[in-house]
Amino acid sequence: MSPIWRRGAKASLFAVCGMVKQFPEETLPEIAIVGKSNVGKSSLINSLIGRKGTGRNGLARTSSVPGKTRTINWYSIDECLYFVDLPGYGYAKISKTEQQKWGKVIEAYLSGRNALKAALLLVDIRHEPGANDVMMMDYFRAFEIPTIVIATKADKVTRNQLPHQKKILAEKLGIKSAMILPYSATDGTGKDEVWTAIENAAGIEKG
Ligand SMILES: Nc1nc2c(ncn2[C@@H]2O[C@H](COP(=O)(O)OP(=O)(O)OP(=O)(O)O)[C@@H](O)[C@H]2O)c(=O)[nH]1
Ligand SMILES: [Mg+2]
Repeated sequence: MSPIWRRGAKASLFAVCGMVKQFPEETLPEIAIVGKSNVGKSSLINSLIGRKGTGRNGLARTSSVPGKTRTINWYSIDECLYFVDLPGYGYAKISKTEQQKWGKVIEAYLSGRNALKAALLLVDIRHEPGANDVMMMDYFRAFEIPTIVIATKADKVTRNQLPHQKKILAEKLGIKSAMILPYSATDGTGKDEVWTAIENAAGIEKG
């Protein structure tokens, strides 16, 4: 049996922060969702908790326009853990000053958070990881933050292409191919694997 939160029980937006001093108290295990703008971070949150909605309908707002999420958003999942949706990096149309400001807030979060149990690093299955993705992976490695690498939009490649795409991602990020979990918010590929990885990292008992 799947735990109840897998079937989309109680999930709600708990906190929205643009500044370090607004961060909520550390009360539950936190799983950070990190990745390039438009890679599918907000869609992953919605699909993991069983909210199909796109755009305004999901719990986390999604958009085909990059740079949608501009704050750090805490989602309470069945009062067991928080998903922490971070603003996407590498969106060229956002001013350098603004990008630097975000960078600082993101780093403040990642470097100073005891409740942080793991980071989900999202990369698009179709593309080589960018310099920012590699930098994030190196950062997590250096700070010993357990990292779950998720290859998003798996529905956009064929089953035959999958191993090759995983290999490209793994080589660039300096990890084993087997560490990469293909995921699709559209068709549900990888949902169980990602939940199991999250439960293990957060120390939540399996249902
Ligand atoms: N085909 C397909 N499209 C997806 C998938 N996940 C996300 N998308 C689409 O990709 C676009 C961006 O998704 P978001 O979830 O808003 O991306 P994000 O990473 O939260 O973006 P920012 O908030 O801008 O950083 C939307 O048009 C989604 O519908 C997927 O698994 N498959
Ligand atoms: Mg988003």
